[in-house]
Amino acid sequence: MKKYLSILFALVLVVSLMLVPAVVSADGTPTIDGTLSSGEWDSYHLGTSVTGWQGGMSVDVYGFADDTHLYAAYVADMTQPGWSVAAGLCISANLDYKTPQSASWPDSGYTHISVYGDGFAQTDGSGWNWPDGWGNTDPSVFTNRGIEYYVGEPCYGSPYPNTAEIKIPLSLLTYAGADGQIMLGGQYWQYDWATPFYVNLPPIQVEIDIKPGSDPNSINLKSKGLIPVAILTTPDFDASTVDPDTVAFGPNEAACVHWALEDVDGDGDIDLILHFKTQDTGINPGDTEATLIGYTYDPLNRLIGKDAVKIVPKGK
Ligand SMILES: [Ca+2]
Ligand SMILES: [Ca+2]
Ligand SMILES: [Ca+2]
Repeated sequence: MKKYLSILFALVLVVSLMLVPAVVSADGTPTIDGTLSSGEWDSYHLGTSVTGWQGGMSVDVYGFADDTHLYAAYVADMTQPGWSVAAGLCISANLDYKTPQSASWPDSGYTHISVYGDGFAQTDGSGWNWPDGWGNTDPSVFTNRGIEYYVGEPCYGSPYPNTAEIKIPLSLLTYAGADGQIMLGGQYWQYDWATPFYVNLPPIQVEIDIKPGSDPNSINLKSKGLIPVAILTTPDFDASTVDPDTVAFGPNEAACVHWALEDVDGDGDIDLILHFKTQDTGINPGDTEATLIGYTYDPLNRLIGKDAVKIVPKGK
């Protein structure tokens, strides 16, 4: 009987799990509705921001970026004593979304977005310059910029749900560096700094051609010569925007020894051709493809491209 009960229990569990509505949209991105539904943010957990202020406050921070937006979510641990002292705080009240090149706010490089109550303000980091005015209580200044948010957190209201979800167009985030990252930081209101976490921007897939004009792309690992690799211009990507100094090829991320802008594939547009020392690349005897990475001159744009290789002579 016990056995049947546990089977019944398992069945009920399975059926209840099946009844949980789909919460992730068709393209896999979270729904900004103030609820961190089952599975919605699981793979985007960045860490827990902890401060000892007033006996302790902590917030679990989630975030990632796709080609167009930064997504972030916050869950406050309301059992922490600090929250009971400062129940009127907003998790997202003083959040910074920035690149990490400038060490201290409000240096250039910060985008500072502040949500409190229904208010909103944003500075580009060049100073205390709030285009919408500090304490603007018109939510449209947020939504007019394409920002979606739900602040269902402890934020001037009771009861205090403990979550927030935010979606910000990347175009709003100022940028000052070369590492393709966005920092999620900020303050617990004016009391203490939150632990900063970093979101990597997804790379742009570029079309590369190892040894243009050759197929297969035979690589002799004993060669003391160079491997030419072209980054091709396509309708979606202009290879002349690539900063050759940032390009790296193969497992050892070899730097190029020289480069040129020319129409490598003869289709009328200008491509980028780079040459790498075979011995620098770290390509292994068993490899069947090789990867190139880099950045455009606008370092928001991280690049990645892959092409097949055929190691010769076989077995060496
Ligand atoms: Ca949600
Ligand atoms: Ca080729
Ligand atoms: Ca071309």
